[in-house]
Amino acid sequence: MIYPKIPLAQSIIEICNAKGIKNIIISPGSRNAPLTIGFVNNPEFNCYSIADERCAAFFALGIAQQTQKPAVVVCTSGSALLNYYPAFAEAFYSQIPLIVIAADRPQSKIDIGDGQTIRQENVFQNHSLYNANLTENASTENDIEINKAINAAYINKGPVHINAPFEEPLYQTVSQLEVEVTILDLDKKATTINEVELTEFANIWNASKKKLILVGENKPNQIDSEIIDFFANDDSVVVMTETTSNLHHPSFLNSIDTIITPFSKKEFDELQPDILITFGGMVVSKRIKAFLRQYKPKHHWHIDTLRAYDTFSSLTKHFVTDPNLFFNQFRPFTSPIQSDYKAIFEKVNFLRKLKHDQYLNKISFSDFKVFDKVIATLPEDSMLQLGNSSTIRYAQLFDIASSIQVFCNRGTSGIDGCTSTAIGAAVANDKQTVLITGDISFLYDSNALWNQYIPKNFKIILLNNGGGGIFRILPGHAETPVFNTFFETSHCHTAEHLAKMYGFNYTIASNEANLESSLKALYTQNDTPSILEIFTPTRANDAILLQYFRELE
Ligand SMILES: Cc1ncc(C[n+]2csc(CCOP(=O)(O)OP(=O)(O)O)c2C)c(N)n1
Repeated sequence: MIYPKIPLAQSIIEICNAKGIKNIIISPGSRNAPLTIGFVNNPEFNCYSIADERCAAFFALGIAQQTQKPAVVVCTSGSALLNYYPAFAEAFYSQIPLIVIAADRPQSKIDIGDGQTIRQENVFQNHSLYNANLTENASTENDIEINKAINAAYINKGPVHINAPFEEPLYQTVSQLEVEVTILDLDKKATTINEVELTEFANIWNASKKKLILVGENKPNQIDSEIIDFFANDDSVVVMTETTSNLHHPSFLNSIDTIITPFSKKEFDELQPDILITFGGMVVSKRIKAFLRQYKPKHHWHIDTLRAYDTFSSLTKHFVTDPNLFFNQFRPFTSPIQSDYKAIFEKVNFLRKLKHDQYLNKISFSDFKVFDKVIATLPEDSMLQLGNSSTIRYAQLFDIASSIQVFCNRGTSGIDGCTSTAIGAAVANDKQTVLITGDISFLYDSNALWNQYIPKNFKIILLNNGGGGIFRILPGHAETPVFNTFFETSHCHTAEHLAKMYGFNYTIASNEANLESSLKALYTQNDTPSILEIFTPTRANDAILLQYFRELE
């Protein structure tokens, strides 16, 4: 076998291997040559070459999102490393394990006029779960630092930075390992709640007639079916799920904005919960946040093994455990109470669905109409990756089949890596993957297409509404040159030439009839990845969406 000659590089690679890390995304450079040579020559690793570090990190994020294990990105010294920051921050807020290994020059070479050199140590400090600032020689101290960083990524589910100084020569190899590494075990904590606490909280639960469960971003197949049934069979429990919650039951309210936007004060009063229980990650719906901040619950319990955000300024308890463990322990302590809480909102939901369908039947071709068709024709059992901006917000208004797994970078809600993440996720998963994205997001991350790993059946559905359509929907929009240039960033670009350059099959649609046929054709050819670009009327979209909310009552 071939190993890099530099012992520190050997240690890093050996420890990664011992920790079961598989996926390494490498961006080109010289300073990282010892790592590149070592990872690529070791058959235990799947190595991917991606030139643009921003895309590489989001691609890695997509892999880690699917495998729920750390993916590693490796880059050279200098500004290369800083291009990891958007994905690093996303990993931090979405709790996705991501390990950055950056080559550096030795500390004595920083700020003395050497090229491609910046102050790398702790550069992600504000969002990093661990910074391992290594020294040049292999040592037990360095091994411990590497272990601590990797363990933090695994256990605390987030990004870490390992900074590794290497001195030239960088490309030499040896055939024998020179290091014997130290391995620290993963130290997972038990997370059960004691009985006294359970009884105390069950007393509150048992006396409450209005319990609202709000589920944010949540990985598919995470919640036990007994717990889903427990919620569904309790008349005092209303469950509101976000599209990214991947949680389904006919009695759950899966289109929060559709339900609550038309509410009067009386209905908000009725909905105001005694107890709010949240689990999962970020919540997209601004309206539910506004509602709960104004109509605060008496109790807000958040269940998560790591963090609890006080999103509604009403957090009273963080159960530091997993939702399954919590509810399985908690259930035996609960008893039913008579309540019409669920029934009231099930009725509202039924009426809203009727209005929703009626509205769809009468509107013209628009973003709203396109979402209906696109979501209804998604293949069974596929993976849906959603771009940020209005894409995720539209998607929240439609029923998505329970066999479809949904993901979106809601940690920081950036538009900067949606395509790269979707491609990384598609590579890590055998499912048919579909990305729905907006034109600005797509053009922003077009380097995502610049790699050789895109699965042949990967589909991009690109809604081109001529700019950032979200800004038309937000209050305060006025059709001025300032708005068009600085907010909407209106443009006339299409994906046609990018598709050609990167070998994608490219089709377009601009009305209902050709959308239907294009969608059918999209899923029948799998010889090359595809882009279906759908042109919608820039100036009609926002009015159609806003009218939808008016007609729901
Ligand atoms: C990295 C980053 N820069 C800026 C923004 C602010 N932003 C939010 S939405 C948006 C426009 C997105 O437009 P598009 O992708 O065309 O989607 P649409 O709103 O039309 O659905 C921008 C610039 C952001 N979220 N992330």
